[in-house]
Amino acid sequence: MGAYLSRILGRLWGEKEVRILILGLDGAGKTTILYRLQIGEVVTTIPTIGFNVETVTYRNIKFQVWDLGGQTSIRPYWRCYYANTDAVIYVVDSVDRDRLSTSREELHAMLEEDELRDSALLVFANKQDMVGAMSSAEVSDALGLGTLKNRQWSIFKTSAVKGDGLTEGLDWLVNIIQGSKQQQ
Ligand code: G3D
Ligand code: MG
Repeated sequence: MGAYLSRILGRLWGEKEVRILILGLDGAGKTTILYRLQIGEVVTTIPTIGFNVETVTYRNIKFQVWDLGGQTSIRPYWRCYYANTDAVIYVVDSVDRDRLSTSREELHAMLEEDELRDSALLVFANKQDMVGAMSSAEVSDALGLGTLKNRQWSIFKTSAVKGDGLTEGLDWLVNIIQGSKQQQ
């Protein structure tokens, strides 16, 4: 892991566990991001309910990843993973205009979960290295981020394959989490 990222995440070291979910539609780039961070071994578990959860633990920080969308029947089981979530990183494929409305619906449905009431939201407008990628303002509009109430959120342009924008986004997120942990 880069020394810079290590310094950023280092600000969260303490006794309390920090839980960060990385979510978005399949193909958005979540798994690529998890590996790109290079902060530890990615462990994939397939619970009996049948959806993959990828986990990386870095000291007291736990990142968990799964795909939203698809089968609605397994949606209730996601709740098991929402408890004590400090932040959600929502990953969007900025080239996939056709599925942005689905991505928006999934995002807003997820944020209605009680357990995620106080979670900060970091959006990655990913795949910026590709021709035709929407700007972060366009992605923000399409996702309806401006309509969010009582939520600390921000959006960053990223390229998971190049590693661009990831540390900048995490820097923002760590500041927010730090602030809310101090208030607890
Ligand atoms: P997911 O975990 O959200 O389902 P993945 O998505 O991380 O598996 O990524 C899906 C595909 O998009 C992968 O390609 C991956 O390499 C690619 N991808 C992810 N992030 C970026 C990015 O920033 N830029 C570009 N150009 N591609 C990206 P494959 O071909 O392996 O399916
Ligand atoms: Mg994946």
